[in-house]
Amino acid sequence: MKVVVSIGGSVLVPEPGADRVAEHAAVIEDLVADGCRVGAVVGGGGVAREYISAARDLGANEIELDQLGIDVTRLNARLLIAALGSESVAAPAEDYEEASEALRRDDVCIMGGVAPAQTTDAVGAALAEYIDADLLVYATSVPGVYSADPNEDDDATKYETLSATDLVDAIAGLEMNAGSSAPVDLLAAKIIERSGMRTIVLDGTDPDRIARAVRYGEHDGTDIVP
Ligand code: U5P
Repeated sequence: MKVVVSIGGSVLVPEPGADRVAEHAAVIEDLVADGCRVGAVVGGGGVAREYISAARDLGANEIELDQLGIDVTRLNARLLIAALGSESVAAPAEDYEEASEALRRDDVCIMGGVAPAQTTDAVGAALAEYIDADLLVYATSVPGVYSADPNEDDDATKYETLSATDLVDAIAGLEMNAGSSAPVDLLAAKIIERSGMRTIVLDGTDPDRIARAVRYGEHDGTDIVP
């Protein structure tokens, strides 16, 4: 089974520290031991947003801010690489071909961002499409996709299942500035829609939830169905 796990930066690195990263690396190692080929894409989290906010105050434009965000995603990716040791690539893959070649060598492939004007959500979806993954998992800091922002709207309800087209509609109206934090970005949703990729959005703060979702399809998040 080929699986792409897109791990939010705030999930993997709520603050720079070893424990959470080691737990995620252990789950990836277990999946590999089960015979899975794993591609992991790491987001920028709060650290990226702090850098983006500082540079925005300094007058940087959105593309410059995106580049800064990409640099932070790659820093976070390097923490996961450090935890995985020789089982993974030595540096974050910077494009999908490089990532795919790593998987063909049976290495765990790790990526951060690749190009401005998107987030690592889109990288996860594009990698999953490129390697023809069986499953794409978004390990986020919220429990799934909601009808509204659950941090701002008490009436927001979580979808158990959602079609890819409804996902596109749900997020089409959201802003897309550098550092934006929609549940999944619009480009990712469009890629999921066109590829018909089986996708799960779940709370990944406990990495065992990722393992359960991959192994047994069991989770409390949102299933995006083609
Ligand atoms: N980013 C990009 N392109 C990518 C990945 C990330 O421009 O391929 C930038 C965006 O500004 C994004 C930030 O908001 O890095 C942090 O990534 P993420 O945590 O939102 O995925």
